[in-house]
Amino acid sequence: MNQKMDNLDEVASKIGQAVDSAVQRWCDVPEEALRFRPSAKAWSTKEIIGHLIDSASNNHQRFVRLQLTERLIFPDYGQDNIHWVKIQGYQDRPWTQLLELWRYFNKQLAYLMRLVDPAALSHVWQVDPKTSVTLFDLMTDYLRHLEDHLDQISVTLDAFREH
Ligand code: NI
Repeated sequence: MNQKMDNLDEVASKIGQAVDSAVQRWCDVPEEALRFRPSAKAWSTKEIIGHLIDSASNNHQRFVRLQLTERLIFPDYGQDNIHWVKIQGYQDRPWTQLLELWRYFNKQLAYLMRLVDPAALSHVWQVDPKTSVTLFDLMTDYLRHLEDHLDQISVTLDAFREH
C-alpha cells in the first residue's frame, strides 16, 4: 500500500512539473501557430489542451467518486472526445485562459492524489460490462495520457514551423 502511495506521490510531482514547464514553454506561442492543425482531422495545440482539460474534468469525477464507492458506474468520454472538443469551441478560446485552467485543474488533481485514501486505490470504475479499471491504475494512466499529448503538441508546433 505504501509503495502505491509513493508511486502516486511521484505521479503528482510529475504532473505539477509537466504543467509548469508546458506553460513556461508555450505561453507566448503566437495565435496562428496555436490554431494550426497538421491535417484536416488533427487537433490544433489549443484543441489538444482543451482535450486535456476534458481529461482532467472527467478524471476529477472518477478520482473523487471512487473514494465514495467500491464500484463506480460512470460514463466514459473517450469515444466521444472529438465531439467534446468541438462542442466547447476550444479553438476560439483565449490561450492564456485555456492554459491556466488546465494548469490549475492539474494542480488540484496532483494535490488530490497525495490525499487519496489508500484503501480506495483498489476500487474499480466499471467502464462497461467487460472492462473495469482500478483507481490506482486510473491515476497512473492519467499521467501517461498527459505526457503523450504534450509530445503531440511538440510535434504539432514543429509541423507548423515547417509547413
Ligand atoms: Ni487523449
